[in-house]
Amino acid sequence: MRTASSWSNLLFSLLQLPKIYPITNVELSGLVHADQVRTLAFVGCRLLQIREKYGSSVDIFNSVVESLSIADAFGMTIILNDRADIAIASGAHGIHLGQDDLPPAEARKLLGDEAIIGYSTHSVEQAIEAVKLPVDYLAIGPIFSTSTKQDPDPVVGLAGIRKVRKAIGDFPLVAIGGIDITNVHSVIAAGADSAAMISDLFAPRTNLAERFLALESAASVKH
Ligand code: TZP
Ligand code: MG
Repeated sequence: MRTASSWSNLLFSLLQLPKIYPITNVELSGLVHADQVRTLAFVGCRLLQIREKYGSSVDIFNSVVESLSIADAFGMTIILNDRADIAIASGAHGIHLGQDDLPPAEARKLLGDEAIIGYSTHSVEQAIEAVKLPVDYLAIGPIFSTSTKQDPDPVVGLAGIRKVRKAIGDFPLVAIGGIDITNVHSVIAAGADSAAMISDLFAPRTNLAERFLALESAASVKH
């Protein structure tokens, strides 16, 4: 468990986030979760979130178990969206929670100290409250407009990233929402450690492995 308080930063190391944080999507990719995991693992992805809003519990459980058997062979960390119960049952490495999901402190009790817990925020006020919770990283978003999420919160823009970064010090921060190959560098430059994304990875006629590598390059480019 890592919190933002100064004493705990001395005791616990902060989570190291890669610049690109893929989130799976069966509808846009046309691939089951495990195939997305395999493709990305082969090209060096080491952190990925499985997000499944429509499947039954048994299907999600089976998808996560299959994905973990691939991920473990590559040293890839798998975070499951929403479902603490399935994360525990499957042995997923962590969970990503939204403001309306199980509260992070309750999830921490269930998942234990080793699990990674990510938590979505949509404003600087929420981010300031979030770093007091037993979470390992915050997400802020949507940064830009997105059609992937139903009923999204208002966009916070690059200014939102800068404000949150200023408010939370060096706490691990993921930006999400409308991020693509043209703007990912500005998202990192504004202060995000990592850019989470769905639709740009799975754009029509786009090769997933090539797109991931191109996004990594775009995120790292120096101006
Ligand atoms: N939370 C805020 S925006 C979003 C989520 C899950 C969807 C991000 O998807 P995309 O396609 O990268 O905008
Ligand atoms: Mg959620």
